[in-house]
This record gives sequence, structure tokens and C-alpha cells, in this order.
Amino acid sequence: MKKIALSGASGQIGSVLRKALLAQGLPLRSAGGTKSLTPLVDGEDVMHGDLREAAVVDRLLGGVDVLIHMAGTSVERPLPEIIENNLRGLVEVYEGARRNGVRRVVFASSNHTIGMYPVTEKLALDCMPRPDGLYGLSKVWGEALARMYWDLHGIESVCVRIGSCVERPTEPRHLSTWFGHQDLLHFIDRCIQAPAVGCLTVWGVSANTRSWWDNRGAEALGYQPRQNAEDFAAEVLAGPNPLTAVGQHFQGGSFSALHYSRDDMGAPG
Ligand code: 15L
Repeated sequence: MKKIALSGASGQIGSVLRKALLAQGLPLRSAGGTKSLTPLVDGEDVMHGDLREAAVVDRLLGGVDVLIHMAGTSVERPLPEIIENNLRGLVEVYEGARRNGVRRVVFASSNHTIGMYPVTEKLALDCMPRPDGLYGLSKVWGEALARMYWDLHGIESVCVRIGSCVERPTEPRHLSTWFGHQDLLHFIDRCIQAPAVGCLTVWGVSANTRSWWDNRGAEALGYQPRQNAEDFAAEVLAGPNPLTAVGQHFQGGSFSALHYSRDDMGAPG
């Protein structure tokens, strides 16, 4: 059976994955960041540390076949933090994958790589990046790094442009961006089991009727989402929309509005 490592195991998505993968009885090593993880089951393989340190990365990746890399800064932050966690940390992780013979990395990318597309556009897998801030930009860089390690060293990656991975949709934007937990678990299962994926970028999104993102081209993964945010539409649309006009105009929602200073929203290009 494949040995799996999970970084960012105490984060929002990492904690969902950790619980589920343990429940499936998979051989899992989970890593937290600054704080140690309390084992959820007897003898659980847990560790923690700073992934910018090669020795910590080696402790995480020794004997591992597939790394699910959820660690890193997951929101817009000042540049120095983004550089340390999402650029430097990621290089250390991929270098560690190379040293330790890890076959595949699941890289938590984000929809904020394309957050400046208007909500009226439907996006294919090969659309040009249009990041909505430094965080999204760091994920574009991460996707390119994943590609480089495939081209140079044959390490496979699934770069998952995660939408809104929450238990249930709570605002209108989620009707397009929702990535339900059941679909997330199925997605990760495919990332572990799919025989050959090369370097693949794929939308981490459920089968939402109002989705902006088209996963055609990622068939090698065998991801077949079943959840649909539309089931919650009536309830969600009866409530307020928390986004500003700019946030409602662009796919990145509130992230797109954070630094926006143009006064010609919707101008060509
Ligand atoms: C992300 O990339 C964030 O990590 C998460 O907190 C959400 O904001 C999500 O995107 C989203 O766009 O809903």
C-alpha cells in the first residue's frame, strides 16, 4: 500500500483529509506547522516543523509515495510571508520529494490564480493565469514549479485549483466555486490511485450547475464530482451577498477586491 504524507494537517482542508484518510486505514504521516499534532488514533504517525528546513522535509517524506501538500499561506498576506511560505517553502518541499523518491505531489493551488477573470467567462484548464493578488501569484509560481520538477525530474504533480472548500455553500459566489467535502475526498482518492497523471492542473470544484470552470482534459485523474451547490441555491440566494460590486464582478470574489484601484471595471481585456 502507498505511504501518504499530508502537510498542513491542522489547516481547514488538512484536518478534513487527515481524519478521512485515517478512517480509511491508509498509511499516513501527518505534519503540522509550529504546533505538534495530538494523535487522533493510537500510534498515529505525526510530526511538525518548519518545511523551509530540509531536515524537517526529510522527516516528512522518508518512505513516502504521495505527498498531499496543503501547507502554506492560504490567504492574501504581505510579500515577505508569501515568499517564505509559498515560494521558498515549496522549493524545499519539491527538493525533498526529489531526494526521497516521492513519486507524486498533490499541490494545493487556488482559484486565485485566475481571480481577475470576470464571472461571465468560462475557463478551460489551459486558460492564462490572471491572479488577483500576491497569494494567487504565488500559486501560479507553484504550478510552474510543479511543472519544472516534472520536466526535469519526472516527479508527477496534480495542481488543484481549489475553489471554496467549505462544508456547505453560504454565499452566492459559492454556487459557482463550491468544492464539497465528499468531492474533495473522492478527488484526493483519485490523486492517490490514478496510475499516471504527469503534471496536471485541475479545478478543485464540485459539479456545480453554475460553475465557471471546465475540467475537460483532466480525464487521466478520473475525478467525477457528485455534489452540486445548486441544491443550496434557494437558501443561499435568500440571504445577503457579502461581496462588494468588484467582488461580485470577478471570479476571485473578495480577494479580487482587496487591491483593486481601477475605476473602469469590466473594460476590455
Ligand atoms: C482560497 O484559496 C482560500 O485559501 C480560501 O480561504 C477561500 O477564500 C477560497 O480560496 C475561495 O476562493 O473561496
